[in-house]
Amino acid sequence: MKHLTRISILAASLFLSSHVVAQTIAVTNSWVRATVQGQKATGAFMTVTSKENAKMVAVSSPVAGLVEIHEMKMDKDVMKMAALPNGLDLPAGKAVDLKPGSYHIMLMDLKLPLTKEVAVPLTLTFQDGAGKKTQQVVQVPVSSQAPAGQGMTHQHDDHKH
Ligand SMILES: [Cu+2]
Repeated sequence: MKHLTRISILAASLFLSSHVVAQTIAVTNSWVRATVQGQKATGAFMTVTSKENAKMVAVSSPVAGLVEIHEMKMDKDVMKMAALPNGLDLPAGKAVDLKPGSYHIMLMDLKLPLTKEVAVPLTLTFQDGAGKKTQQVVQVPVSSQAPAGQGMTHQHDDHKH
């Protein structure tokens, strides 16, 4: 009986913590670009809005051997992408777009072709201002193009000085 009680307390606290995360960080408009046979990497895109200052520090998925958070930027007139060394900043209240040509989640070493019939589970790890980490699992639909409405918000405060 004691054992049972401990398990139910653990389950309750797990439920509580995931509930809090869901309220604090909203993930919308998510999609993964479909792949063709033999393709080993693709991008995942979404809009992330955190109520408090936070960062997306890591992503994992059972369909990929390696997942990184990338940014695209110009380097001597060549568009290059690279992993963000300190994660992706999520300023409080601001919708941060991960979209083609910008920030994206890179799925590499894919274990299967991603067709439109599949949804890809992604485990997003966030870190708040105090350094506390939380995880959120999202089921991301596979698509050959961005869903309608994504990337419609223009943001002019992206430049860091
Ligand atoms: Cu990339």
